Amino acid sequence: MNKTKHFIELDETYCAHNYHPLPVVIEKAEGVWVYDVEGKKYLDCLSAYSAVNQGHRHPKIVKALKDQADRVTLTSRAFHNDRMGEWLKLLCETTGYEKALPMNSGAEAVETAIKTARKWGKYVKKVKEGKQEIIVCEQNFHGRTTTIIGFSSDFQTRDGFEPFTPGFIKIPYNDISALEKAITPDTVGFLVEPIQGEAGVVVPDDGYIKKAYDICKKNNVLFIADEVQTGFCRTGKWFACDWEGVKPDIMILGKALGGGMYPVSAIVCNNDIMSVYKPGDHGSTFGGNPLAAAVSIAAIEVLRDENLVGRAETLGKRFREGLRNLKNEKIELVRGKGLLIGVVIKKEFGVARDYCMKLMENGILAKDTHEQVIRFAPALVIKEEEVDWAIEKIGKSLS
Ligand code: IF1
Repeated sequence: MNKTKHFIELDETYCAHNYHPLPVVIEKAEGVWVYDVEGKKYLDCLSAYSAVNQGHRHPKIVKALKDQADRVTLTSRAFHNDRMGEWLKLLCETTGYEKALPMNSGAEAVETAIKTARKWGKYVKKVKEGKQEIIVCEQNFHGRTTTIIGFSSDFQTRDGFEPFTPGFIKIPYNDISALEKAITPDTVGFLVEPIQGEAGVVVPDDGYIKKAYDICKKNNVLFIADEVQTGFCRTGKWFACDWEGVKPDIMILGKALGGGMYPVSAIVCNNDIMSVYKPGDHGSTFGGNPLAAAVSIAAIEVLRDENLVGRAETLGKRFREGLRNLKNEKIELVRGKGLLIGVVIKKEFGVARDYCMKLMENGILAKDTHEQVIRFAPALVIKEEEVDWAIEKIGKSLS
């Protein structure tokens, strides 16, 4: 245990205390498994919040990273490079859009979507400058920049960071009439997570996304889906909006787009929206760099070639059924889609974090979100027998 203590003390001494991690120090990872400095093995059921859908250190993605590292890694967008175009062609073909704008973190891609909607609102919808409004949902999580936390419902993510960016209207999630009422002639966009991850894997009613999309179309409002966490096969479809046959006007992508290897994010949309940009309007030093492009090409190819969307659906069903069959009195309900699963613990049995500690002792790493929910989101490469092993360990930890 002294190695773990040593590394935890280093972190506590030199890193801001902006997280409260589980007391485990990981030194190696492969596929769905991670290994701590004491040599203990864990099934990773968080996958870096769905950024490791392809599994840790997928050989094809590692190879792409290494090969590109021996050629060129960063040029900035002041010059072209021979990887970005190929990557964005694959990304546009995979998502079914005409154009992409590459960034690095999910929050940067969300900010890019917000700027795109505002600019489209001013120059295409002709909303008076400064009057552009964007509707968002209560309990949203879209990242940690000052603008984004300004429209968060969570006190802790906002406290002390005031003043906030104006122009955002909050409505209840999964409430169609609230959306209809909130739209004004100045509304330029509706920004929504198809499943609310951080809120505790909250799946809206069937049809909500489609109805919301139709209302936006009727009112010339951009439907903007944040698929940073739900995208790239996690929910059993390539993108969660596919469950309702909805093609967002702007789709926000991140996390697994980088294959668990490198920060890669982007927005995708068609020319009628992306044409609002001219050189110098927006950018990023690392956005679209050749290393990110090479890694992301491999990350997308792995998802496609290993049919990870099929695995997420089949193994997600197995995982959720297994949890329900535990018939454990502490479980209030199991919810989610594909391999994005939330287990709600009844209040009388304590908080989710206590069970995450038990799970850790039993070789499973999972994260609580809000007090009562344990999120299970293993890499999509998980095998049947590993799901069954996890269910058995979860049953043991909950009793
Ligand atoms: C943390 C939460 C999850 C996201 C969606 C954008 C972003 C995220 C739907 C921003 C990021 C991460 C951030 C990380 C923990 C994790 C998280 F708990 F914070 F809310 F997954 F649910 N849209 N989510 O989920 O992407 O800038 O981080 O690349 O901040 O603690 P990012």
